[in-house]
Amino acid sequence: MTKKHKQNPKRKHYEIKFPRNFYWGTSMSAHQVEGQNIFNDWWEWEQKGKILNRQVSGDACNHYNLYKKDFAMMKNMHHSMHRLSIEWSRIEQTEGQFNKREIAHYRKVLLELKKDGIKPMVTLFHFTLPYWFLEQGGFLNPNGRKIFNRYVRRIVTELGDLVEYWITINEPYVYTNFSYWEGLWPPGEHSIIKFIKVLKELLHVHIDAYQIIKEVYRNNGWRNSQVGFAKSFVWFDPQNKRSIMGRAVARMYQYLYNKLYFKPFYTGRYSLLFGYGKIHNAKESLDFVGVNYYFRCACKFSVFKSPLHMRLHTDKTMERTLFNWEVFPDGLYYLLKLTYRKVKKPIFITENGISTLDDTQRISYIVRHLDAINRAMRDGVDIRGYLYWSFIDNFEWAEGYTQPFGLVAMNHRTFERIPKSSSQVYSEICKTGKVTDHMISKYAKRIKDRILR
Ligand code: IFM
Repeated sequence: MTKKHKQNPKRKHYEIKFPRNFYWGTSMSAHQVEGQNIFNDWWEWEQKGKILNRQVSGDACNHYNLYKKDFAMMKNMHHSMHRLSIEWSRIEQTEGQFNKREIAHYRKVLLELKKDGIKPMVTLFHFTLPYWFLEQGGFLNPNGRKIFNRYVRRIVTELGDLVEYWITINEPYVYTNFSYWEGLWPPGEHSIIKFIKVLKELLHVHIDAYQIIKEVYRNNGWRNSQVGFAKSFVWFDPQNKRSIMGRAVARMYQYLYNKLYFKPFYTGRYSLLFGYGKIHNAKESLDFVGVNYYFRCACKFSVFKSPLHMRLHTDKTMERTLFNWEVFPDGLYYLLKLTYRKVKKPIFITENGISTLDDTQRISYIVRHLDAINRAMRDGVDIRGYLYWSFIDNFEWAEGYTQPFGLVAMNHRTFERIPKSSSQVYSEICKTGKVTDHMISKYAKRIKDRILR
C-alpha cells in the first residue's frame, strides 16, 4: 500500500456536497440572447463593423420569443435560479417614454420563471445603453445618474413584486475598461480619465439604485429585496515569480482590481483612484456580492497597459480556453476568501464559465471550480449559489459568435437548441447538490489526487 492510502484510507470515495438550499442555475444578459435590440448603443456599434468578422447580434438566440422553451429546458435540468437582464433600451426607447408592451413582456418572462419554480436574479445594467442616452454622454453626463434612476424606479415598481434578487450593475471594471480605456466597446474611447470617472460614477449609480429599490419595496409593502452588484474578479500572479517588479505589479492589480471597489461598502469612504472622503449611504448599500470569475492573469511590468490587457501576457504552458484565458480554479478559492474576509456579505457566483469546443473540458472546468467554491464554504465563506455562464452559446460582444460558453448549442438558422453533455452532468449536480466521486475521477483527477494526498 502506498503512503498516501495509509494516511487517508477513508477518503478513497469522495464527493463534494452543497447545502440543500444552495441555488443552481445559469446567467445570461438581454442583448446577448434576446435578438433585435435595435435601440441600444451596441446595435449601432455593430452596424459600423466593429465586431470580429463584422458580425452583428441580429436575432441572437431569439430568446425574446423562445424564453418559454429555454425556461422549460432549465426546469428539466433542475435549475433553481436564473440570472437575466432587463434591456433598458426596450423599456425607454425614447427618452422619458416608458413602453408598456415591453414592460408587460418582462412581466411575462418573470411569471414564466415563477411557474417553472426558478428564482430570478435581475440585472438592471449589463453593458448596453439606450442609444439616446449614450448620445447624451451616458454616465459621463452630469444628469446621467438621474436618468438611470428614473428607469430603475419605474422598472422596480413594475416588476418588484416578482423579484427578490437584484443586480444593479454588471462588471463595472470590464465595462469602463473596454468602453473608455481600450476603446473596444461603444463609445470607443481611449481615456484613462474617463475610465476612472465612469467607474467612480458607477459606484454612485449602484448606491442610488440600492436606495431606490429599498424605498419602492417599503412603499409597496413587498417582502425583503436583496440587492448587490456583479463584479468581475481576476486572480493576478507575477509572470516571473522572482521578478520584484512583476510581484509588485501583481499585488497592485490584486488591490486595484479585486479589492478597491468594495472598500466604500465596509469603510464608508473612497480611496485612491476615486479620491478621499466619505460616501453617503455606501455602508448601507450592499446585501450580497456577485462574483464573476473566469481566469488568472500573469503580470509583468508594463506601463499603462489596462488590467484586462494583462491577460495577453499569461503563461503559455497553462491550460487555456478558446478565448485564450488561463484556467485557474484556485484563484476563485483565494478571491472568495479574500472578499468575504473584508466585505462580510453573502456571495453568489453570478458568473463562471468557459468558452471551448471541447465539452469534456467544460465539465472539468465546472467540477474544478465547484471544488474551489466548496473549499471556500468549508472555510466559512457564506456562498449561496452558483450560476454558470451561460445557458446557451450566445453573442460575445466584440468577439461576436466565436466564443461558445453555453451548456446548450444552437443552430443559428433554425434556433434549435442542442444540449451538450455538460448540460447533463451539470443537471445531475443541480438535482442532487453533489459532485460525485465518479465525476471527480473522470473529469478532475487532480482534485482526487489532492484529497488522497
Ligand atoms: O459574456 C460575458 C458577460 O456578458 C459578462 N461577463 C463575462 C462573459 C464572458 O466574457
